[in-house]
Amino acid sequence: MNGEQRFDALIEADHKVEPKDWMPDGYRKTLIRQIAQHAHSEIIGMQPEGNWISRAPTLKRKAILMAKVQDEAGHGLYLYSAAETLGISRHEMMDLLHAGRHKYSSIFNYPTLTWADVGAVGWLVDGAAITNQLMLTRCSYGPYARAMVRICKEESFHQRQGYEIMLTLCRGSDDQKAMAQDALDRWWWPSLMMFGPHDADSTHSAQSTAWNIKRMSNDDLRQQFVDMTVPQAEFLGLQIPDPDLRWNEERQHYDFGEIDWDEFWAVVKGNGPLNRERIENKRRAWDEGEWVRAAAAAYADKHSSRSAVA
Ligand code: BYC
Repeated sequence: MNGEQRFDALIEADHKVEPKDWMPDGYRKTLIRQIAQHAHSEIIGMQPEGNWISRAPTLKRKAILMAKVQDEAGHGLYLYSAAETLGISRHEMMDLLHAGRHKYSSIFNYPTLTWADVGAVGWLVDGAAITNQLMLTRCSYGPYARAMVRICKEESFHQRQGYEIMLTLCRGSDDQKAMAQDALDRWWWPSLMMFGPHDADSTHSAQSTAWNIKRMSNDDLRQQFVDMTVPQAEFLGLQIPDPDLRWNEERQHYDFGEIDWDEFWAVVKGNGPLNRERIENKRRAWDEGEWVRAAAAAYADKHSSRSAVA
């Protein structure tokens, strides 16, 4: 069996493809694109919540938020490592991100204006991320699928901590409940955008599904998220900002309104509320970390020449 036949057989049998297996160029490229984009999202995603660490309302909430933001850094690192197994270096991925040639999730270009936004991000953004990532634990590329298993466990904790913040606010004063409603109003639609364009407009879905990278479509995942989240909002006593949202008895799903796709594509193309600021912050952090990378490289050189002598 040649490499291509073996690859086809692995996909056909729904087995994992591993870094040393032969794989088509397109498979490698699409995985690098998606995994790098995913890793960048985790790292850029530290900014909106990091924004509230110094202003968390209690010491306990500060410690929880700090742990969550550190988890996101860890997710980024597992994912950069997974992408590196495909033959791209972390340095190259950073350069591509900083040059605007690699994307990251649209959601992280929106501002976190109040403490309730930290709750809404945990509840909705991590909730949407888990919906998407549970599917990716079954992705055909071994290192990506395995990274997803651990990430999903941590995301579940993140989603719970966000929901708990919302619950506390909703059981608090009228002003606190209004703050929670305002956060839901602003984060609802951007959260639905996380799942990407409609299936009919999705460039990569057909091929990624054929390769068992994607196991569910953008629209099916979005529907699953809406069905899961509406009862949670009802329990909080909050109103989802969508006049078209209603239970459809026949479909056994919620019907919901149309996303503002002009807004989605504007954000994806770099013109969202905070795209420039997010990348500027990221570039500055990278430049400021140069001495750490240089020191680590010097240490590694010294260490390897010592072990060569020994
Ligand atoms: N934002 O053909 P399509 C987290 C792009 S972080 C920006 O459907 P695909 C967290 C898409 O890339 C978790 N761009 O693409 C962290 C493509 O453009 P290119 C983030 C988007 O790949 C911190 C074009 O639109 N999760 O949990 O088949 C704090 C056409 O789309 C978006 C992931 O990254 C978007 N929303 O499907 C808190 C999940 N949507 O590349 C929480 C991994 C689409 O041709 N990624 N585009 O230039 C995926 O599962 C898939 O890549 C997507 C899109 C479902 C997002």
